[in-house]
Amino acid sequence: MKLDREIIERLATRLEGCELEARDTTKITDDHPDMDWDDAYAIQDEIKRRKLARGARIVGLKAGLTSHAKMKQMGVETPVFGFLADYFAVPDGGEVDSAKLIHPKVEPEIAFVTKAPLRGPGCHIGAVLAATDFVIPAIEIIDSRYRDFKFDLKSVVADNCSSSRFVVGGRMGDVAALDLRTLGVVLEKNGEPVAFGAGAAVLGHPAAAIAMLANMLGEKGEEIPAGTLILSGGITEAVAVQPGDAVTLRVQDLGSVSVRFA
Ligand code: OOG
Ligand code: MG
Repeated sequence: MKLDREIIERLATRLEGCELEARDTTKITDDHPDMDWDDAYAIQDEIKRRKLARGARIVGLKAGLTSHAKMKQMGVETPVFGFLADYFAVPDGGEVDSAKLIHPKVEPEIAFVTKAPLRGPGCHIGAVLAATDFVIPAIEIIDSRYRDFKFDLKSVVADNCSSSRFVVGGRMGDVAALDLRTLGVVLEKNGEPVAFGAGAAVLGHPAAAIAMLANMLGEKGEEIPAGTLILSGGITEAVAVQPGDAVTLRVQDLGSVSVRFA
């Protein structure tokens, strides 16, 4: 750790304030170029602590920057992990109030729900599949608090990986009956297909993103508990949305999930 407790708390307050008031800010690494990974996750943890203290609940986890399309779009090279709070959840077919967001983008994702704990080190795709209750289509709505959506990895980790809202819907899929690598996804905006892909875009297999998360938590002595919802990361580039847009994600064999931006 390079930053002291007071600075971590100040940065968490600044980033969470931007989230809650829908304002952008400059990258925190501009002010703290020598901050390290532990500092970045400590700021994210402090944002989580503030939300819990306010009565919010943590309802899931997310992996991000797990596909080459996303890494290339954002100019970074390593996956990152964040948390999902209860008020991020939007019902299938529901509406997102754009006034509460800065510059939202949508991503097509496969969400996992676990039925057994996952603990690294040594977690692998097979262990993830054995511990998966079901997978389900998800649209993640990301909204970086950084100006023009420009950041480096440590800044984005501190900002809870741009987490903002998410929608799950469609059908629950049994991983024993699906090949998640070839599972096709089509993202539509206002009825037009705007992004396409297949599960293998995420680290070769979306379960690899969940294994990576379990291994990272394992280093801290933590695990992914049974019953956890985890977003495995955008399969395609994220697509910017404006008020009035309607977005639908269609996933092969698993139906569709939709959201509107008011
Ligand atoms: C960081 C979050 C990325 C994903 O699925 O790749 C993410 C960002 O691009 O703002 O959620
Ligand atoms: Mg995402």
